[in-house]
Amino acid sequence: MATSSIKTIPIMAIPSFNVCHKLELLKEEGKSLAPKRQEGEREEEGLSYEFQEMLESLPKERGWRTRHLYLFQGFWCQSKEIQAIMSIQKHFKPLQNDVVIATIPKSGTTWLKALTYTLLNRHRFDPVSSNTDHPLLTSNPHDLVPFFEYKLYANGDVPDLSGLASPRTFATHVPFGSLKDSIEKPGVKVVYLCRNPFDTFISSWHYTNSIKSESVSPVSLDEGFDMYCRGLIGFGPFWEHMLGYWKESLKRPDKVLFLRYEDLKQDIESNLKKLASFLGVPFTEEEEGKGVTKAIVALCSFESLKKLEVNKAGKSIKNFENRHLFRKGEVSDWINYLSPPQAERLSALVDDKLGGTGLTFRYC
Ligand code: PAP
Repeated sequence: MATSSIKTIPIMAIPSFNVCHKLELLKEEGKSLAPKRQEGEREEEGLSYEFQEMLESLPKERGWRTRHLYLFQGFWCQSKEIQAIMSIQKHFKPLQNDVVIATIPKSGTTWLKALTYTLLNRHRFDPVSSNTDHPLLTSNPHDLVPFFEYKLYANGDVPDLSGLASPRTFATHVPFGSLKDSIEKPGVKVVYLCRNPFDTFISSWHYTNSIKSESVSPVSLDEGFDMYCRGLIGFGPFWEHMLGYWKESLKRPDKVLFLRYEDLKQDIESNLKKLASFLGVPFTEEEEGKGVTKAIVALCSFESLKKLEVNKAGKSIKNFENRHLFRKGEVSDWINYLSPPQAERLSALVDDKLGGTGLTFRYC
């Protein structure tokens, strides 16, 4: 049985919401901003001194594309993500029809954003028409469905969301436990997309090495794999992230729809219909007749998105190049990378952590 080396930490080590709020207020008031420090002395420039002090009270490990990951509210996050989570928890006010797309990174977020955006806006932007003014043709899905933590609440910002059209559609990698109070309102819907941990790891490894800052040395496959199995990945441990949303989807299927990347690859049309019904906008017979479902599938397909100029040369989240978001888009690419002992280790870990929960995957 594989074991995790993640230490349980005393609850006192996790900053309470009151402490978090106090730190936020200090930042808002511009108090005690950390002076510029020598490289390596503190984690990040531009964070308040109090926030940095708080960071230093958290367990930390080597990061993938930043120097460190911190254990915050039970998950491994970058410092900027913690800052954003605190702002979300303090400031986000849900509205009745909000839609939140949730994933752990590299599970197909870009795809689900494209599908959800096109589905919800199909009366404004007809996916069947051959017009070239569909927003998906000129904007990356991350620009159409903003992340809470990388866009709206990045740097601890408090965005003005009053101009957003209904239903407001957001995305997040934040684990369910850290998000649940912020989205607890009747009518708010969450769509979680899960991908098998083998392919998610390989996709994460490629992506982080493609976009990491030059000051951080690349993570080798073996090292990254070991970190992944120890839960040390952005918003990991991956099994806790998946289980948080999985359990909620079983408890409240009208609130949380749990989808799998592999199922979407196998039968995208029926999964798109499931998504439409869950969001309260099922396809009509007339739409079926006109080929709306098929048109959305085609518009959001890997091949279609990858070849668009905006996705070949543009930048979106945090100024990262969009092209890295469209690598292979396949199930089972892990076979080309993991050794048999590594595959056995991850398989045993998945059995250990997810066995008996009902959450299973297709790997090939
Ligand atoms: P993010 O968490 O940084 O937003 P995310 O979109 O979740 O990334 O994951 C990217 C993966 O989804 C890539 O997988 P790969 O590395 O195994 O290739 C990417 O290729 C895949 N992907 C992106 N768009 C699509 C799509 N339209 N259909 C299928 N897979 C896609």
